[in-house]
Parts: sequence; structure tokens; C-alpha cells
Amino acid sequence: MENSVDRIAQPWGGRTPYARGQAWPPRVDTHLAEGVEPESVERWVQAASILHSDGDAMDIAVKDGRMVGVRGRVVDRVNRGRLGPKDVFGWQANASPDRLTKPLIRRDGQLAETDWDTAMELVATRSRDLLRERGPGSIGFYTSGQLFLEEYYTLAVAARAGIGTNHLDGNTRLCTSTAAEALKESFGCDGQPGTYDDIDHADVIALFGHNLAETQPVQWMRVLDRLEGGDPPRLVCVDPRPTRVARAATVHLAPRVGTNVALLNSLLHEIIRTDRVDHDYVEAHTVGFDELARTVEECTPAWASRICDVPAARIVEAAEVLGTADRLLSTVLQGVYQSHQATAAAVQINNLHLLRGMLGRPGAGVLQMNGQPTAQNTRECGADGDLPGFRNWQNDQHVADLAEVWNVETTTIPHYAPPTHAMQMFRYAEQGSIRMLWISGTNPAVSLPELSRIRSVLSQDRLFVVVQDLFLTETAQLADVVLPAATWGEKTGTFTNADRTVHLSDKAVEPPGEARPDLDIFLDYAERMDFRDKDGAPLITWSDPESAFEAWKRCSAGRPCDYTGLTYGALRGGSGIQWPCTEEAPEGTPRLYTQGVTWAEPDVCETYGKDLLTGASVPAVEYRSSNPDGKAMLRAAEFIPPHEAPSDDYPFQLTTGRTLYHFHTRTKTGRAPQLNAAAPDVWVEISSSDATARGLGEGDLVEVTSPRGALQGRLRITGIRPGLLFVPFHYGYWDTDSGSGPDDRTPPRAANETTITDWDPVSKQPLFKTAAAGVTLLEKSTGRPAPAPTTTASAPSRTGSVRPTEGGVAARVRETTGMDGDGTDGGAQ
Ligand SMILES: Nc1nc2c(c(=O)[nH]1)N[C@H]1C(S)=C(S)[C@@H](COP(=O)(O)OP(=O)(O)OC[C@H]3O[C@@H](n4cnc5c(=O)[nH]c(N)nc54)[C@H](O)[C@@H]3O)O[C@H]1N2
Ligand SMILES: Nc1nc2c(c(=O)[nH]1)N[C@H]1C(S)=C(S)[C@@H](COP(=O)(O)OP(=O)(O)OC[C@H]3O[C@@H](n4cnc5c(=O)[nH]c(N)nc54)[C@H](O)[C@@H]3O)O[C@H]1N2
Ligand SMILES: [Mo]
Repeated sequence: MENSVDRIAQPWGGRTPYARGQAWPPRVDTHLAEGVEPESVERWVQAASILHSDGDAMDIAVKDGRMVGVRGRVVDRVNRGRLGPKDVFGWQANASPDRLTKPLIRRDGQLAETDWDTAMELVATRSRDLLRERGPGSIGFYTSGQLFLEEYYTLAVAARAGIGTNHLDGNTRLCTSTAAEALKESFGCDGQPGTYDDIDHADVIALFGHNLAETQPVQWMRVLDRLEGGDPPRLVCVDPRPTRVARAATVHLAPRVGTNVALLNSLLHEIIRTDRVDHDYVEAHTVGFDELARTVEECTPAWASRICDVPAARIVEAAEVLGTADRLLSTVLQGVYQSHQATAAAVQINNLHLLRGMLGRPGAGVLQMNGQPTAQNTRECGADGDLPGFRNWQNDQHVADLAEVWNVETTTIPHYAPPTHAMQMFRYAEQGSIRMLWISGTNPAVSLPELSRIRSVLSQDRLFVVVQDLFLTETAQLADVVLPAATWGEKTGTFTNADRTVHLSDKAVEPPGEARPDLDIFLDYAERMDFRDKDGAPLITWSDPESAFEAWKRCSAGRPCDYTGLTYGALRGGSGIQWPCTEEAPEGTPRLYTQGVTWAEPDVCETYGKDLLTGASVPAVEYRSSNPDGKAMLRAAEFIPPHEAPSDDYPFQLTTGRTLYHFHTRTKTGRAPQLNAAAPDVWVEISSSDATARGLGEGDLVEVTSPRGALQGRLRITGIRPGLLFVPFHYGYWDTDSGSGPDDRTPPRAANETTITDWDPVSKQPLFKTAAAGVTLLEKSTGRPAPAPTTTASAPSRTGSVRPTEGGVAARVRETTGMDGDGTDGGAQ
């Protein structure tokens, strides 16, 4: 059957209901540029989505050497042919006329075009000078969760063994460092226990601070299909906003922001009080039960109710649903990760699963989610604050093993302290010990907290800033050298989604102008720097994506994220494959921990853990004595209040996040007409009671202030919890409509003008979700509503007051259902 659906107005498309335990029926979503007939497409080139961590597999339609559309890959386990709105429209940004096509260097204060040799020689010369004068610690690399595996691995080798610096991290610090840390704290090692297939089997799905409907719309389609099929799951949602998830939930808890630990402790209190504990599982597979039970003993629902401002009866109800689940799937994301007790809260969800024995079986799993499409690879490859292959920097054997893979001395690889985290790198740059910062695939001048500070750090004369991007972003404007990168669809490589599924993404078209793949740029740098191994041979021995992948496989061998059973050949044509994939498990591994945890053993584990309150590293001896057999760890934490409380000047809590139609700082989605039109400018969400009390109305222009700065936006009145404001963080200073450049900051509109320089002590993830703020009226609306979508969490509380968000003809997507789903219809050539 075929349907044509406006996927701006109906972001999740049509339903394909299915019953518990059945396979999710396929549905192939296709979108071609206006005037392009399906028959005229010359090639379909295999890829996967790069605009979230879902890993939706797709084929890119190519005609006359240009991208002309996309369709979902029906053979893929992740999406079975479906695509989200960003996937179907986002590709258009690749062909934007404002792509960077030549390197730029700063001359007399201005960025001017140059050739590659000049730009790269400048970077290499500065690197050599700094190495000679100030040593490796003067050079830092800040990368992304959006490049490919091959690129991160190459960067990690160049930085850690070539330069020998400890200062390499990704924007994954802002994104999934808590996911990684929570997995390490509970299971001894990074690695997602669950799989998306658990959605097919769960009878309860609990979402903690995760707006699945907007941020992974394809898995939300899967949940919607289950809700309409036989034996539907019950949903529990913890989110202070009326998201689509909240509206579909059996129990919705809307806590005061920054109180997740109190709420979770009370849920665990109830699970233990009502004895919904799987004692055999706890006995066989965990350590730490007594301390956890002691810690939550006093955490009654009545106690949590006062802290979280949620009715105690509602907490009891949620605990009842979680406690009686027969197969429980939980997902966790930024509502938990971007706050002051991020790791402490995230591990309580692991505790819930351990207490209830809900791991390693169909439907029983936890997804400590990723956000960015390739964040998992940043972590695996050690391009973040970890060593490659989930190796433990405190374990000399692991460092020696890595040194052997790279054929360098162990002393070459810095391991005197934990790898430097991004927030600390910016601090070092501010203080002057880091003198060169190479930023690839991220836009910190919009995405880091406290932007006035970030701008001043990046603008310093003494700091040499290299920016590698597709566009002249707010960050690139501040650079000394700008390197034009090729991206998704213009280069080949692999990446791994939130449920460990590895996808291959092939090159479909040529990059614009002289733009080059990030891999080629890093290889060029390594060659100019002449990095050598301990025998004097080149340190980096690969020259293209596939040989880089093969090199990574050797580094991953025997480690939890073992890729040795994968090849480009195996990834081409069929579905993505979940790691570990080895000779013993050639089809990949759907679920980890089917027989208790396996990587927490002291000689194997990625970390000996950290104190959940202070973040201090636990010494090896202590780990060996508390967890000698390498079991899962039930880690207890007491609640502490958010660092910044509302006051007379700043009476509101402020939280920030996403909308369905945009990706981060909009460099891609802002250049896709359908997506841009759906959410063209910033807005501020406020509750009806707060609006009424202050005489504010829909569309009023307000200023939101915090001790760090201010922004302006129009008000949207929603069912958000009273006392809380929400601002999407997508809007930097570049704008398609006004044509204003990224350096024009009037009026201020970036959420991060107001956010605080502060982070979770354990994962070092910054606090984007909890701040105090004030709101003042600048101008009454003259009937114009806020530019916020009506289809999402920003839906107005009074229906009919605002025109519904629609995309029209240009947003029509063909949805094909009723086929076999065995690949006969949709596989790429
Ligand atoms: N459309 C879209 N999808 C995306 C992205 C995007 O930019 N746009 N980015 C991708 C990336 S990198 C990421 S990291 C993910 C993020 O995906 P999500 O984490 O789902 O998105 P956010 O909007 O950041 O935050 C989720 C929810 O946390 C809630 N929240 C705020 N404070 C609290 C709190 O104290 N407690 C609780 N329980 N909840 C709270 C907010 O109301 C919000 O609805 O999305 C990925 N997918
Ligand atoms: N207030 C607030 N701030 C937040 C968050 C929040 O919820 N609230 N969320 C945080 C989170 S979870 C995240 S992930 C970050 C995201 O923050 P950023 O990473 O800064 O956001 P992006 O816009 O995705 O920036 C990616 C950049 O890489 C470029 N790029 C894309 N593809 C390629 C490529 O192939 N090669 C190269 N070289 N460049 C490429 C894009 O053009 C873009 O400029 O924001 C964080 N900041
Ligand atoms: Mo993220």
C-alpha cells in the first residue's frame, strides 16, 4: 500500500500496528526532490542517518552526480525502512550554496581563502613550534559525535601517540559522557546492554528525561505501533514537559528539574519495600545491595514528593508499574544526563534493572542512550576522554597492550591522569596552558554553556584555533584556520548507533569545491608531522577508510567493543550489525549480559569507578577488594539539591533542549526549507498559570535573564510544569531568513547565553538542564504567535489558538507498507 503523508504535519507518519512479541512490520519512507521521478534516479547509495543516534539506515538517491532524495532501508533491523523528518529533508543542506569550498586563514584580522598546502603547513608549523617550546600539553583537540569511526581512530592515534597529548575529547562530553560513565559505574565498562528489539517484547517501557518522540522519532514510531497493537506496553514518563511521550504514558511524573535522584531513590525505596526484588539475580550477579537499601530506606514517596513536587500517590503508582513489569525496558537521556547529579541519577536506573533482574532477556533491557549519530565511536576509539577500545588508563597492562597495538613505548601514551575532559580543556585554553585548539565537527560558540566566556576564550590572540567544518559557523568565525570538510554522503565510513549497530555509509556524490573528508585531513596532518612508531616506521599505516577500519579492528580485538568479525563487505547490502562481532559471534550480539555481567572483572574493566558525589577515582586495590569477582555494582547516592536555586531576581527554573525539526545548531536543518519553516526562530515555553499571574500571553516578546546573560524570544504557553521555562538551544546567530551572519548577535537568542559553567562531578557533563532565570516582557504580541511547532512538546495549551504546523506539498513523503520486508523491495545496489 502507498500513502503520501505531510511529514511536517504528521512527523511519525502512518501506523503499522503489531502485537507484543511479533516482528515490527516494515514501512519504506521515500522522499525525492520536486520533479524527480523514481525511475529517473540513477543510483541508490547505502548510508545511515547522521542527525541523531537512532542509526536509521537509508539509501541516497543520485542523479546527474547530485543527491536528489532518500529512502529508508527496509532490510535494516533498526528502522525497517522508516525515516524521521530530519532524515527525509536534512540531506538538502549538503548542496547549500554556503558550504565552505576552500581553506581559510586569518590575515590582518580577516579570514581569507587559501590553498590546502598553505593552510595545512600553517597548522603543522604551529604544532611543531608548540611541541618544541611548550610540549605536547599545549595542544588540544576538541572533536565530535558526528564524524566517522575511521576518522576518530586516526585522530586518537595522532593525538595520543603522535603528539602525545592527554587533551583530546569530543562534544560527546556534552552529550553521552554520562551514558558511558553510568555504564562503567554499574557494569565496569561502557557498552549498551539492551537493544531496540526490546521494544517489541517489553510490557513496560520507562523513559527518563528522554523525549523519544522528538529525538529518536523512528523508535517512537515503533512504540506507537505497539501501542496500537495487541497487548500494548504501559509507559512511564519522567519529564517536566508535556511531551508526546508524556501524553501517551500510563504514568507521567513531571518533577522539578534537578531532582531526579530524589525521585529515583523513592522509586527504589518502593521496589524494595514491596519486595519486588529478584533476590536470586541480586545474589548471583551484583554487589552493593545492603548499602543501596540503607541509602533509600528513608526515601519515601512522601519525602520525594516534597523535593520533586510530584504527588506521592503518583510516585507509588509509577513504582507499582515498574515493580510489576514482567519485561521492563528503560531509556535514559538528557533530562538525566545534563544535570548536577547526572551519573548518580543514571546509575539508579541501572540499579532498578539489577534489583528486578531485568537485563539480558528479550524486553528486559536498559538503554543509556546516545544522542549524536557517531558518539559511540568517539568513545570506542578513544577520541573522547577514554583510551581506545575501552581500555583502563589506570591499568598498566591495558596501556601496555595499547602501546603494543601502536608499536610505541608505553610512556608515549599519556596516562598520568584521566584524559582531559572538554570543560577542562577550555579552562586550560582560558588560562593559557593550551595554545592550540583544533575543533572538528562541533560548534562550541553555540553549544557550550556561557557563550560570552566561550567567545572570549576562542578570540584570544595567544590561542591558535583550527576549525574543521562544512560551514562558516559562529565558531569558525573565531578561527585562525578554517578547513572545509566533506561530510555524510560525500565520504565513506562506518558508525555505530545507540544500540551498538554498526552501519556503513558510502560516498554518493563529490564534495563541493576543495572540501576534503575529515579522514584525509587528519592523514595529511599526520604525514606532515611525520609521526613515527618506536622503530622509526610511520605511526599511521593506513590511507583510506577501509584500511583505517581494518586498523581499528586490530585495536578492538579482545576488547568488549570487538569489531574483528566485521568487514565493509559484510556491512554492505544488508542490515547493520551489532558489536561485539567476532568469529564466535559472526552475526553480532543483540544483548549484552545475558548471563550476568562479564566486563567488570578487575583485570578487564574500563574503570575502577568514581565516587558518585565527588567524582574522585577509586584506586585499583579498593575496586579489587569490593568487587573481586567482577559483578554488577549497585551504586547508592544521596540526593543533593541543584547548585543554582531560584531567587527573587531569578524566580524561575530554566531548562533547555530540542525540538523535533532541528538538529543542534541547525547548520544542516536550518538549510532544509521544510524543517526551517516548521521552527524558524527561538521561543520560550511557560505554563499557563505563570503567564496569567504575570499578565503574559502567547507570542509576547520576552527577555530571559540569568546571572550569565540574556536572550530574547516569543512566549509559547504550554502545559509545562509551573515555575519552569524551556528554551530550545538550536538558535545561534546565523539565520537563513534574515541572512544575518553568525557574528551579528542582536538580538541575543542563543539559550547558552544564559547557561552555567558547571558540570556533573563524575561524568563532567555540563548542566544544560538546570539554571535559575528571570523573565521580563519586552513587547506585547500583536496577534503573532511564537514560532514554535504545534505538533510537539511546544504545542499550545489552548488548542485552536495557533495555526497548526504543516509542511504542504513540499513535505510529502511516500510511505509504502504491506511488503515482505525481506529486502526484495529496498536494498541498495
Ligand atoms: N530532533 C532532534 N533530535 C535529536 C537531536 C536534535 O538536536 N534534534 N539531537 C540528538 C542528540 S545529540 C541528543 S543528545 C539527543 C537528546 O535527546 P533528549 O534527551 O530526548 O532531548 P532533550 O530535549 O535535550 O531533553 C529531553 C527532555 O529532558 C527533559 N528534562 C529537562 N530537565 C529535566 C529533569 O530535571 N529531569 C527529567 N527527568 N527530565 C528533564 C526536557 O523537558 C526534555 O523533554 O537527541 C538526539 N536527537
Ligand atoms: N543549552 C543546551 N546546550 C546544549 C545541549 C542542550 O540540550 N542544551 N545539548 C548538548 C548536546 S547533547 C550536544 S550533542 C551538543 C551539540 O553541539 P554541536 O556539536 O556544537 O552542534 P552541531 O550543530 O551538531 O555542530 C556540529 C558541527 O559539525 C559540522 N559538521 C557536520 N558534519 C560534519 C563532518 O562530516 N565533518 C566536519 N568536519 N564537520 C561536520 C556542522 O556543520 C556543525 O557546525 O550541544 C550541547 N549543548
Ligand atoms: Mo547530544
